[in-house]
Amino acid sequence: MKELGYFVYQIYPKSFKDTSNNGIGDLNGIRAKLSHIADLGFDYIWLTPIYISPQNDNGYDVADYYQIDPLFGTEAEFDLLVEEAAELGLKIMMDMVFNHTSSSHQWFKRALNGEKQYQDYYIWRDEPTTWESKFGGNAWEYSEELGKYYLHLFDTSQPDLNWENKNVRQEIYQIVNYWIKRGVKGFRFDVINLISKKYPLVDGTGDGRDQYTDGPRIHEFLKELRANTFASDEDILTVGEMSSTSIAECVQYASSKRDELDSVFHFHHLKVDYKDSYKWSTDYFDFQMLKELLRTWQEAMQEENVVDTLFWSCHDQPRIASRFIQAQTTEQQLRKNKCLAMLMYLMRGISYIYQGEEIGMQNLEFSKIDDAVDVEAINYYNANEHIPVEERLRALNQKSRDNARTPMQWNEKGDFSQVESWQKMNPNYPAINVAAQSENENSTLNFYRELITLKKGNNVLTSGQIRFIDDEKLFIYERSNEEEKYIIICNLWDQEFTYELEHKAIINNNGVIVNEKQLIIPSFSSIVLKI
Ligand code: TEU
Repeated sequence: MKELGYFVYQIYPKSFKDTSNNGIGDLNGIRAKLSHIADLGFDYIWLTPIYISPQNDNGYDVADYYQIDPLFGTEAEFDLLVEEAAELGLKIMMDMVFNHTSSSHQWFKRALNGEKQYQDYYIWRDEPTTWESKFGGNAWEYSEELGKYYLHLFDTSQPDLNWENKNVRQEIYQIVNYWIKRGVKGFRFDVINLISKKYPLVDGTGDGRDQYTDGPRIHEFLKELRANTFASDEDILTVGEMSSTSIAECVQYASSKRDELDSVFHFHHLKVDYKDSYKWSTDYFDFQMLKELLRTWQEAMQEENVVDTLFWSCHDQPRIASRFIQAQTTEQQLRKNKCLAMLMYLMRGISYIYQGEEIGMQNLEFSKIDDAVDVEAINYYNANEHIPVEERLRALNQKSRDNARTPMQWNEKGDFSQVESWQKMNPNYPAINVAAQSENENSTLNFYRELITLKKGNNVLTSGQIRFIDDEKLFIYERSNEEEKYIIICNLWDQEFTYELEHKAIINNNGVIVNEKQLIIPSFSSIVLKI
C-alpha cells in the first residue's frame, strides 16, 4: 500500500506560469516555480496533459502521446523538469488519457482514410444509441467518410478507443512504458472506469452510463495494464479518475490485493451543491450529504485497507474557496479557506492540492458568455436559451470549469505572463497572490504549509484510524492509534457554535475560544485538539 502521507500538487500547465510570452503557461514556467511547490512539502507534481493536441479540451484530446506539445516547450525542457524536480524531492505524475484520443490522432485519421486496422481502434455503429455525451448532446457522431457513427463520450473531437482490441491495449502499454523510461514516477488515468463498454451496444437507461461505467472487463483491463507497465516499479504512484462509480468498485480498483491501481479519485462529495443532481443549479449546499459521503467513503476505504484520495479541487471543479456557505468578509474568507483545508487534509488518504488552492483562489464573475472558454460551459450556455442570461451567467460563476483554469496569481501584478493570458486572470489578483501571502504569517498559504508539515510528521494523522463523530452542524472526526488521539472540529457555517468537550493540549487554533470544558467555535473556524 502506498504512503497515506503523500501530498500531490496538481499543475494545469496552461495556466501556471508563462515564460515564452505567448500568454500560455509552459514547462520552463513550471521549472521556475519548483521551489514554491517543494517548500510547501509536496512529494509529487501531477501535470495535466502536455502532449500534442488541438486543445479542444485543453489537452484531454491527445493527438500524439509520445510528444510534448511545442506550446509547452521542448522534449529537453521536459527532461530538465524531471531532473530538477527530483533534486528537490519531487516526482512527476503524468496524465494519461486512454478512454479516447483526439480526432486528429493519426489512428483516427487513418481510420477515416479507410484503413480497417485503425477503424478497429475505435467504436462504430450504423445507428446511434441514445447515450448522451458528458459535454451535452448525443454521444455518437456521423462520419461522412465511413457512413457510420463513432462513439465520443466527451467532445465530438474525442472519439472513444476500442479497448476490446488487443492492439489498442498494446499501443497503450507502449506509451506508458515510454514515459516510465523518461523518469515519470506517477500516472493519473483519465476517466479510466469508462473504457470497458457493455456489448452489444444498446440504449440502456437514462443517459446510457450504465452501459459503459465500471464495465464488464474493466478489472481485467486494469490488471493487464498494470502487469504490462508499472508493476515493475513499486515507486510509481497510480491514481484512476472514476466517473459515477461506487464504493464497491473503488475498493476493487485500489485494493493492494488485486493489482490494479494504487488509488482512485471519486467525486461524490463534490456534488453536494448539485440540487437534484443537476450540475448547473445555483445557491445550494447540502451539508448533511457532504458529511455522510465523506464519512461513508472514508470508513469503507479504511475497513478494506484501501488508499483514499483527499481533494477539494482540480481543473474540472469550481474553486473550493467560493463553494458552499459564502464568507461575508475577507477575515471570514481567510478562516473558511483554512477550515476547508483542515477538514479535508487531516482525513485518511493521499492529498491532492490544485494550483492556486493554496492561496485560496476564487471563482470568476462572468459578465458575458465571452468570458467562458471551456467547451462544456459554452455548450451549457447555448443549449439553455430558455433560461435568462443572468441566471446562466450565475451558473457559470458557480460551476464552470473555467473558474479553476484562470492563470496563477503570483504577485500583486499577477505575473503569470508579460502578455495577455489565454484565459483572463481573476481581477482579484492584487489581493490574492503568492508573494503577498508568503510574507504574511497568517495567510492561507502559510496555513497549508503548516498543515502539510503537521500531517507528514505525524503517524496518527497519516496512518492512524479515523472515526467520525456525528453533530448536526459541525464536521468532527478523530484520528488515533493506541497511544494518541486527535480530534478535528470544523465549522463550515457563517454562525458560531459551541461544543462540549474535555480536552488537554491544543496544537492548532484558528480563532476558536477554548473554555475549560467548552469550545466556542466562530464562523468558519476549525481546530485540532490532542486528547
Ligand atoms: O474528466 C472527466 C469527467 O467526466 C468530468 O470531470 C467532467 O469533465 C466534468 O464532470 C464535466 O462537468 C476528465 C478530465 O479531467 C477532463 O478535464 C476532461 O475534459 C475529460 O476527462 C475528458 O477527457
